[in-house]
Amino acid sequence: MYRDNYIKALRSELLEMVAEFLTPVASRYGYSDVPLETTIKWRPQVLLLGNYSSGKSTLINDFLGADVQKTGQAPTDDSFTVITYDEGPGEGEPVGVTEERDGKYLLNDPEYPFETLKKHGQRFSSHFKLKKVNSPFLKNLAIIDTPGMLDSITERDRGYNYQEVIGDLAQIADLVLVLFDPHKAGTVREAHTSLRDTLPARTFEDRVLFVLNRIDECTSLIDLLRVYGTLCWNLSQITGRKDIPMIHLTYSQQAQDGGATLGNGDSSYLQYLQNQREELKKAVLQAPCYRLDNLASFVETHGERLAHFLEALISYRRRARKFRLKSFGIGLGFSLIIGGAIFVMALMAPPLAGMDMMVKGLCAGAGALLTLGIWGLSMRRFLFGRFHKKTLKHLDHLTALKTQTRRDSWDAIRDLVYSHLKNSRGKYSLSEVRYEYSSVWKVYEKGSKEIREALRELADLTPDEEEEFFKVRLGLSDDEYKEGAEFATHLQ
Ligand SMILES: Nc1nc2c(ncn2[C@@H]2O[C@H](COP(=O)(O)OP(=O)(O)OP(=O)(O)O)[C@@H](O)[C@H]2O)c(=O)[nH]1
Ligand SMILES: [Mg+2]
Repeated sequence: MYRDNYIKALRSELLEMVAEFLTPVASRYGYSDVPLETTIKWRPQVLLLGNYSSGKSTLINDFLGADVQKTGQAPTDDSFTVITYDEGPGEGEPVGVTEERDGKYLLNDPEYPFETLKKHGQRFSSHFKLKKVNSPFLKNLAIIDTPGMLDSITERDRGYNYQEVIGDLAQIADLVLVLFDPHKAGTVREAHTSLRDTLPARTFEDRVLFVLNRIDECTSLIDLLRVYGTLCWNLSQITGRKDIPMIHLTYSQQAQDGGATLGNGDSSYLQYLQNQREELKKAVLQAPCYRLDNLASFVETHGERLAHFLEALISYRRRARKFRLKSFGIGLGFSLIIGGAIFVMALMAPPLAGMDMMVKGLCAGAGALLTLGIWGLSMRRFLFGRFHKKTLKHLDHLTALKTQTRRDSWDAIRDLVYSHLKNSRGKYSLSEVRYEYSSVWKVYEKGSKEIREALRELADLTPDEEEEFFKVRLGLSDDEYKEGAEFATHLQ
């Protein structure tokens, strides 16, 4: 209980920091259309992807303990369904769908983190829905069922960009399950694209779990090994990974009992794999633990990008100041030359030669000042225009891009830097940008150092150390700690 509370406290602290420091900067410079915390404020989420008919919906029904999702051979479901917890019904009530909402509601209600998906249009919105279910499995997480991935034969125009949608959902999700089945072990075209491009770009390797499902349909152990080998080979070819990722081998006993097996083979190997469904369930229930890690990565990524953006603005102004000084120096030198030339002319030219020295000096000075004025009004502006254009053309020189992380973050903000500099022509308050830079950096440090440190401490915490640790971190007295512990035991 205290562990959960501590994690919740860390989470809300991070969210507050994002809302207070990162979001204002992000929206001021057009980095994000919606508040940055939109996608991270909701409960932990598990995204289910996979080939059509690989058993995604059956797996969800198994986990929930009720037939919540439609199942069937051939591509069955073409909707994205967010399934979340409804705590309304009492303990004894049968598990089932208690409320359904459409995509419009889900995309517009600020309680949910899907505002950013509005950009996928009307067709997507009509294929997006919410179901509330009173299953205890959902107490700490939500699960998202997706339309099956299709191959080139079954593929059709979905009316929205499928890869973009699953990319956006994968970015929000704390855990992504990718399901395969023995009939199409990794050969479906859309799965290929997702594994090669979409997932690596939008989530982290350690958040993706691979599942070979419907293994009861292999006719023998040899057949299973053959399918497993094919899947491993396909995965290593697609992802370019040398090491074989862990693949969960599971099947639905209910679906098997329903007569969906191929029958007549030797399925004695299944008895050794029966517990794998339960193991997978345990792994999925771990999703909330990834949430803090997910949040820390979120703060790091966006903090780093925003800091990089502001750094480019500061660098532009520094260069502009240097250029202006140089240009003023040239203008001054040029004016002095003109002034000098007027003075020499006044000394030598016959009609002026007789003038008083003082008047000659004044004429030369006035000439120099006039030249400086003309320089300031026209040449400097002209030269600055050229400097501005040149800087925009060679934008990559504004900041150092030595490491891959820097290059990645630059790729993400380059266009934004370009349009901001183009529109403002460098007319922004440097002190404000500096202030924003230091606060964004502070949040970044907090996200990356303190939260990761807390995560490490939590992972290493032994049961004996827990009491002291949580008392200090949550600011609890001895009595308060005991009361809370008794209450938790009572609930169990
Ligand atoms: N034998 C067997 N059949 C299964 C298993 N899992 C699912 N099925 C059957 O396979 C068919 C497809 O299952 P679904 O759960 O609808 O698959 P899906 O991935 O949700 O399919 P789409 O929504 O169309 O992408 C159904 O008829 C299920 O009964 C399994 O582990 N073993
Ligand atoms: Mg389905």
